[in-house]
Amino acid sequence: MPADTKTIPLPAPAPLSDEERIARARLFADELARRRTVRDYAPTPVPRAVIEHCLRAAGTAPSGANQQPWRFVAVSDPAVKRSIREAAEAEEREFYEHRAPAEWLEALAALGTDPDKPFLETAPWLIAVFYERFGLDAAGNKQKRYYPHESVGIATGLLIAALHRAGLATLTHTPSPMGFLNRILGRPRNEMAYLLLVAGHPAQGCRVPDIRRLPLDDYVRFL
Ligand code: IYR
Repeated sequence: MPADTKTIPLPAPAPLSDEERIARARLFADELARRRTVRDYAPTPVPRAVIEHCLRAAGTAPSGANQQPWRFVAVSDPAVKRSIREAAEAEEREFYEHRAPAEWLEALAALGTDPDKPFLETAPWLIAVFYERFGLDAAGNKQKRYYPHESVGIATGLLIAALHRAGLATLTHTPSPMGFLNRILGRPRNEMAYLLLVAGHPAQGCRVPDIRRLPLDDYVRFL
């Protein structure tokens, strides 16, 4: 490390035996395995503090040159949620009726999705995730951002895990294109919408598609 790099001691890692490590790893994987993408929400409110802590977790993600290019807008205001729903449904109607190739619609058939997105108003929180395509200094000059997609993807993964851990259901929603989020939420031109994360409690009697997850051997090799 160059002599002028300012460092601090690494915070002490938890003192664990390998058995404890295995047990913790198993518990975490088992808990995440209970996560399901939910499209049917109860209107039950969720305190802002829950969302804040989950966003704190997201903000710990590693990022290119530590530029932390993620930006989040957490929306609970019913009027803003309604505007988002209207704009998202307009894009989705275009998608389902015109833009989507037959092959894509076939791939979606098992999920039972359609252009109607009532959850965008029912769920207590919509978290719009953006990344900075470039930075803007005070004079308006563009600054390079490194690995912004990877960085925001990792932060979003942590956010989904944190919300699940907090006992909430989520939906990673990607109406396409998502430029309307910049307009409705008043975000600057250097920010690109990445996805819209819906968060809340599942509706009573909520059902989800009967999907299977790949067994480890199908997606992992140890060498
Ligand atoms: N954005 C649309 C379509 C859609 C696309 C994919 I890929 C999905 O995994 C699910 C849905 C919608 O939200 O309905």
